[in-house]
Amino acid sequence: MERTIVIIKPDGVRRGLVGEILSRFEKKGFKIRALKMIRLSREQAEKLYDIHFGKSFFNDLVNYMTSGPVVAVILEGDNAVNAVRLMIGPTDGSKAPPGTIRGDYSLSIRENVIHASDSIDRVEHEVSVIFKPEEIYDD
Ligand code: FUP
Repeated sequence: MERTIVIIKPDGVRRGLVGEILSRFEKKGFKIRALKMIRLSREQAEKLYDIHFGKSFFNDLVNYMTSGPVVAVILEGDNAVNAVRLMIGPTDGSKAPPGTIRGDYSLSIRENVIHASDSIDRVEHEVSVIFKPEEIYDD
């Protein structure tokens, strides 16, 4: 069984999409292994997006990610990293296909409702930025 982390971003929380988004993952068959609402510090947001450090959008991205609480969730299921990426859709909401979370709820490349890890290595890194080991449940 594989695990991945998703983060419902500040716009997703502000717009009341938490229940709808969690429901999609539960109905798909994923198990929730950890879940919390948290306002990211600048340091956490910068670590989460360290691969984009130095890019033109980095500061705006960090400002946005720290603008309000997010909901972070660890999901477990077969092929979780890839399966969840398919469910969230491509980065730009205005180009994401209908039926994906970004395709259904976003028209923006920045305010695109949700983040999900794109590789097993990134899962480990991102989980360590947000969760303590004791906040993750095995059953
Ligand atoms: P994704 O993995 O789909 O979340 O996309 P990226 O890792 O490429 O980008 C991470 C975040 O940076 C996006 F969710 C939003 C932000 N971003 C911008 O604000 N502008 C851009 O041109 C690209 C990404």
